[in-house]
Amino acid sequence: MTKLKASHYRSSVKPIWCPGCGDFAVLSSLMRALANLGIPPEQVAVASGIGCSSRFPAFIRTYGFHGIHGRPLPLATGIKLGNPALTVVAVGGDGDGFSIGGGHFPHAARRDIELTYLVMDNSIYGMTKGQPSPTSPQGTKRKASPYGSLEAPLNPVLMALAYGATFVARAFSGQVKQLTAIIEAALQHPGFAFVDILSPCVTFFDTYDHYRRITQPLPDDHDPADLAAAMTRAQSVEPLYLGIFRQVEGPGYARRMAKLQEAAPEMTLDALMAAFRR
Ligand SMILES: Cc1ncc(C[n+]2csc(CCOP(=O)(O)OP(=O)(O)O)c2C)c(N)n1
Ligand code: SF4
Repeated sequence: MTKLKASHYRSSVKPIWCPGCGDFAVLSSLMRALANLGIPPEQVAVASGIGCSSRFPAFIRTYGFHGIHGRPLPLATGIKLGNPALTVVAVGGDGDGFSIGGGHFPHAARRDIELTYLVMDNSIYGMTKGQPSPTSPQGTKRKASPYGSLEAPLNPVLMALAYGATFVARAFSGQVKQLTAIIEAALQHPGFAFVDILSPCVTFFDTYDHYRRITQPLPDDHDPADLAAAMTRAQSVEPLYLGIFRQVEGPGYARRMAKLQEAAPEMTLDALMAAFRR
């Protein structure tokens, strides 16, 4: 078999992102990570919502579903349960994932559904021309917030940790090597893997220099099984840590579902529920 290369995953649709958009790095990193792991395009499904970042499935030559705003996680969950053999990736923006779709994030995490969720977090609504998003810094001045946004930003890494996600990481589009390595680890994780990717919007909120200045890798001795340490480091704003905050083995939803289905015919409801909890 020919060795897979990133170019095997490139679709015939040319990305229409603005030159310099952080999302290019996420696309090429996912392609490279899939190639490095030898996962062929026909074994991958990518689901998205709506936004600049959510155009992603058109640009990658795998199965894809460009859904509706905020719903990549329900779509990806359905795909995974329908065909657990697929490698399933949900993608979208911070507005898509933490505003309109914010209700899905805790449940995908607590179910430990076996998929990778890549959020291209540019702290702005790119597609609709730069309104503040749930991760915009307080005081962000835009046309829609001329006196500066009033709300404090959400912290997606801290949220994922609190929701019980079994793999939680932060990466930066400006550091492609580390981004690819983190996506590779996320794809291999046998549970819900969340990566908050700082992916600047060069048109409405160019944060490249800012992130270059404040980001730093997690300390070498960071233990991804230590939830308290992960939560403490997730709260640091400067330095803003990059890397894998948490990685532990979880129960896996599709795996539990498969066990339940196996046991189903000869079991009572009580016994079925007990099997599911195991
Ligand atoms: C139900 C619904 N509400 C609102 C919109 C308008 N809308 C389209 S994209 C978007 C936000 C995009 O921001 P984000 O998810 O952060 O992605 P980005 O464009 O920054 O990549 C909004 C509010 C929509 N398409 N559908
Ligand atoms: S508007 Fe921003 S997020 Fe959208 S493609 Fe351009 S740079 Fe990327």
